[in-house]
Amino acid sequence: AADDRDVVGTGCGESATVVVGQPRPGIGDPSRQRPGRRIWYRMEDADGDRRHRSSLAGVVASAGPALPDTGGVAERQVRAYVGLGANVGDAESTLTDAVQALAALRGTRLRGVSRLYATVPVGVTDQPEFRNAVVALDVPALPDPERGSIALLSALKALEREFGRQARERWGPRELDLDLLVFGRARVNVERPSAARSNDAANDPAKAAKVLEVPHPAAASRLFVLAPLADLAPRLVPPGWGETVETARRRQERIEGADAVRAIGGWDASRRRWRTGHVLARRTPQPR
Ligand code: PH2
Ligand code: MG
Ligand code: MG
Repeated sequence: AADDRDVVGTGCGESATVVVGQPRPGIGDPSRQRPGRRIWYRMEDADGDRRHRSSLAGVVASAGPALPDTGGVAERQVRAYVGLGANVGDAESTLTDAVQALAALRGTRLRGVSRLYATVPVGVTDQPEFRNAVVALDVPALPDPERGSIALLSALKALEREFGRQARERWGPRELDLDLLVFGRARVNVERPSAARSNDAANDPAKAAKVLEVPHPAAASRLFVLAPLADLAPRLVPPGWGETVETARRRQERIEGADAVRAIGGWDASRRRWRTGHVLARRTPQPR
């Protein structure tokens, strides 16, 4: 239930100031804090997940975003949304493990997990059904959105490789696909350094273009992205979209048909996995 509070109504994509350790005078970014409305988050208290995280902390130790040692100084964070997909092997357990690995990335806090969806393949249709989901993460803002999003993307690409992602045809089957959908309010269009290149670049001329575009250019036209994203952030208007995620989801549902995606599980935060096989209510968005 604590996670649910985080999930609903956090779709604004705003930066938040997170303080590691005790608040001290003179730290933080005063321009982001209004007098009288100051809320300090203490990592140690806010994260009921520490023991679990430390057990996973080594997973991408060498690949996680390179964080400056802030020594207890306030670190700006950005709300990012990451899409997960898989259709090779046990896709559900892959996505479950991937959520935990994302939560364990350095400097990152898991803020929400969508329902799990079984989805009809888009693009190459002659391949197994996919499992898709979206997570909300608070990640280090770094000095600017370009560096912040590249750092996150590099971590996502490294995780894909750790999960055995093989280079294959465009739109083809994949062990794990992690797509950076939204990075706060930023619109990003930058060259990717090699660490952030697509694991499919060798097979895919389009991906060898080596450009990172955020929000993800295809997100608005894929129901397998919009449905889980709308679970977490129905009212979010990603920069450049001109409509909410929920409006886009409804439109795309009319285009693809309601059968294109099927919710098959709700996230169980205490067990850190989806509970499948029971009736799933659509999350009721809370008024803001
Ligand atoms: N990913 C693709 C191509 N097609 N179809 C579904 N249903 N889900 C995906 O994640 C997916 C896809 C390329 O990334
Ligand atoms: Mg993808
Ligand atoms: Mg991808």
